[in-house]
Amino acid sequence: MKRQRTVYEAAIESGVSRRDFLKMCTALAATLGLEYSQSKQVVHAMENGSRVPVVWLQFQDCTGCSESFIRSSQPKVESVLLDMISLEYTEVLSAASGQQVEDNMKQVLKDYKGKYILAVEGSIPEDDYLAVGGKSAKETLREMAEDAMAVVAYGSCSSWGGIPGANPNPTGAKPVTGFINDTPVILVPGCPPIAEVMTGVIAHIITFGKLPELDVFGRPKAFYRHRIHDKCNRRAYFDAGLFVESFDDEGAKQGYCLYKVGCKGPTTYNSCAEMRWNGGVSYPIQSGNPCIGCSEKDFWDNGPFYTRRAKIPGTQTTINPDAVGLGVVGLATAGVAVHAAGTVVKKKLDDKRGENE
Ligand code: FSX
Ligand code: SF4
Ligand code: F3S
Repeated sequence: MKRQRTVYEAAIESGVSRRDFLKMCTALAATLGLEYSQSKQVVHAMENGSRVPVVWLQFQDCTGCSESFIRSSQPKVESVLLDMISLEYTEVLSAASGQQVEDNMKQVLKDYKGKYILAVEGSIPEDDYLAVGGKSAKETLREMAEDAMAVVAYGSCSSWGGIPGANPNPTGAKPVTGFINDTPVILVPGCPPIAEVMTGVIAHIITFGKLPELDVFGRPKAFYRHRIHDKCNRRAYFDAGLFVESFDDEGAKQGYCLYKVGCKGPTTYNSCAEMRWNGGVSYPIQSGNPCIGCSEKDFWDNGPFYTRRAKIPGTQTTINPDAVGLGVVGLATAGVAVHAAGTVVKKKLDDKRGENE
């Protein structure tokens, strides 16, 4: 079996200073929810622990999960990719392609049997709608999961089925748990998930030499133990009964609670309100948008995205949903008309410019 360099060796070889290495370990300790004094444990593990080989498979998805992961800021993704893990196979980030990457995947089975993490993004069709390298998605998943140390279902699609699995589920999309029985599966749901949760899971494995503690659904407890509502920055307004009634009202300007405009925070388990996104800058609710419950099972089917509303928000007027549809068509038609008018104006300006040149 091939020996992997330690995380520290990899970091130093890639030009990271000792100081920056220690900073990365402190950031990881914080991500893992450890006390500052415990960051020594992380330093020790990263100095002595090997990089974890990772195979990253992508099936039916929008690639938002990879996009989110490459924006990890605690630590930065380059540290994760270069130092903590050895990314042996990925379709999005690989410089190599075709047969070369397919061969690499086979090599992982020989070199790192039982030692690699299989990250899976996207749902898997029951029927053979998707094939990569001549093999169906479920065939590849089963083959690569068999000898993995663990499978990380990264995103709501691989955790629950996600949007490809939403009604009427035309491809028979299933989560990874629909195909894997013998290898431990860690669910990291979210559409997309927070990058630092993935790096946290990997850091936990390196630091403690075992998988993180999971809840009954298979989610790491450290990141999914609270509801968004429990840590929400607007919670005081909920408790005080101060609600946004419509998106442009005074309550919205004051930052009141978004429950009445569809917030699913009270039934959604995720770390957004604690860790926030983009390096801790913000998260949907802080930015004025209700939580849509993107880390919960069947969130596409449960709305609010595709739910027809029986009442006009903010009023007591009950309406016929089909009439709303007509209204929307009317607006869309008006929009096309405006766009067409804009195009004519633009054309005229261009013609004018042409004349002046
Ligand atoms: Fe699904 Fe991820 Fe949502 Fe998209 O790959 S969880 S549709 S953000 O990209 O799988
Ligand atoms: Fe709860 Fe949503 Fe209101 Fe926050 S905005 S307090 S999560 S209902
Ligand atoms: Fe998703 Fe809600 Fe967080 S919509 S990103 S779980 S705040």
